[in-house]
Amino acid sequence: MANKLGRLLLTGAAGGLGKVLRDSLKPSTDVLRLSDIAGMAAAEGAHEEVVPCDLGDKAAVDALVAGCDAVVHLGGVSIERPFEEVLEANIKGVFHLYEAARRHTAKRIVFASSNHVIGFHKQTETIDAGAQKRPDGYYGLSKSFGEDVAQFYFDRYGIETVSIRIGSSFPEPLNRRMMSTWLSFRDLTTLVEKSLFTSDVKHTIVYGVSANRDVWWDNSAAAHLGYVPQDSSEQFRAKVEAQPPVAPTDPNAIYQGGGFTAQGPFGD
Ligand code: NAI
Ligand code: 15L
Repeated sequence: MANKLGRLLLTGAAGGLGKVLRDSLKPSTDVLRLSDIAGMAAAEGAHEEVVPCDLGDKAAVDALVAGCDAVVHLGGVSIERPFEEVLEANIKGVFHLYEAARRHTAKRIVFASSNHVIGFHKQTETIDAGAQKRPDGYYGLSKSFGEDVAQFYFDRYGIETVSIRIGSSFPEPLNRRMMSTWLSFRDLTTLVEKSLFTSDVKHTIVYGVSANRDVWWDNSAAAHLGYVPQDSSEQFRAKVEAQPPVAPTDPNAIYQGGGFTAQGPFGD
């Protein structure tokens, strides 16, 4: 694939990572179509289009995807929430997106999956993309479903996806667990670019993690992407380790998904 698209759709553009990629993906596309259910900054000239959309609305998503060459799909519920919320934004949302891609011209999708697909693996394990899925909540289940949708739309319709199981992508790691799961914004951008422009990815699953000292994830199955992280959480170690210690019985010290493994159910 060439290294520049005609029109790229970015869902979840109003969110934390959406704002980062709105800026850093500029060189990757002639036109960046920005979408979210929440308000976004106005388009900055002809290079940007702002198209509000609820991912739960099938007809609106169909119109949103029309005319786009590829999609970076960040939109949806990004934390553990009641099932009904996750159902609309994430489960129906990802289905609507792939249906629209099938009907239109978007043949490459970068799907923001999550480490919460495998959150019940222990922090003592090192796992690769083929490890058993062990979702740690409704949110993790929705991302697991999204990965299955991606595989199905490749097998049936040839739509290619890179599912990035993002660890923790914030300006800096916020706690001890994130020393292992942290993904810098620079490495995130590189990984998204590789995911957009590497040819013949079929459906690739890759862990979105920087070159941290103690990572739990082996990306050898995604070596064809050529992703080589440049950053490491090590620069933040002293600051993070100044925090109070975490009890060994705390899920944050046991499971790869940390505290997500103990959230919910809601409304009992
Ligand atoms: P975020 O919560 O800041 O952004 C998500 C965006 O999706 C929000 O702007 C929200 O308004 C939008 N959204 C929610 N429901 C929607 C709907 N029904 N229709 C349209 N838009 C809707 O999350 P963040 O941190 O920017 O993450 C982006 C993506 O990456 C999410 O899919 C998240 O699950 C995934 N991810 C992020 C990680 C991180 O460390 N930041 C870790 C693992 C996965
Ligand atoms: C996620 O999937 C969330 O979207 C993000 O907010 C973080 O909580 C991250 O996982 C994490 O596991 O640290």
